[in-house]
Amino acid sequence: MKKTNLSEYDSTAVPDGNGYRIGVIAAEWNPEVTGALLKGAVDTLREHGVKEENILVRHVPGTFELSSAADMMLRHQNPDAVICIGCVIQGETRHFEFICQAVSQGITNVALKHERPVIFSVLTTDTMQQALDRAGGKHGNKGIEGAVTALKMIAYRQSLL
Ligand code: DLZ
Repeated sequence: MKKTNLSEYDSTAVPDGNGYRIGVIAAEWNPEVTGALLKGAVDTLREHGVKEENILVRHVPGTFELSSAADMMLRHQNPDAVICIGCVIQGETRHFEFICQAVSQGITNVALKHERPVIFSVLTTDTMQQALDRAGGKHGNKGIEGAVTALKMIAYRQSLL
């Protein structure tokens, strides 16, 4: 499926989130981007029936911390899914590669360990403009995509139980 806009989806294909408990963890780095992604995710969860008290919002210093924070939240608060929100922008240093590699592998490991959806709403871009374009700009909002993915993956897991 080729998607041109991260905010476009078929709302009739999204499960009702009433009764779901979902964590949303956002990195503080590049807050103009992660704040917009967080808003997109939370608004979308609300629109699809997730109750306010069942949306667990937390912040961590940087994208690198997202996987360990998701692991802690799953262990101590037992949500149905966790959406991890971050933004890493390519710079002069190799930090970019280390952080992107660590968070993508870390999120995968946490999802497999807990058998819960852990969603990768992390933008990894060359420039700030490319990130803003995907945080409510011309390419939509990756936080919205993350919320829709979380709802679908919770329903997928429940369909197997
Ligand atoms: C150190 C660092 C750098 C250089 N760049 C980013 C970034 O673009 N986005 C981001 O979310 N975090 C960055 N960080 C911070 C790391 O994610 C992490 O918080 C620190 O290395 C401490 O573990």
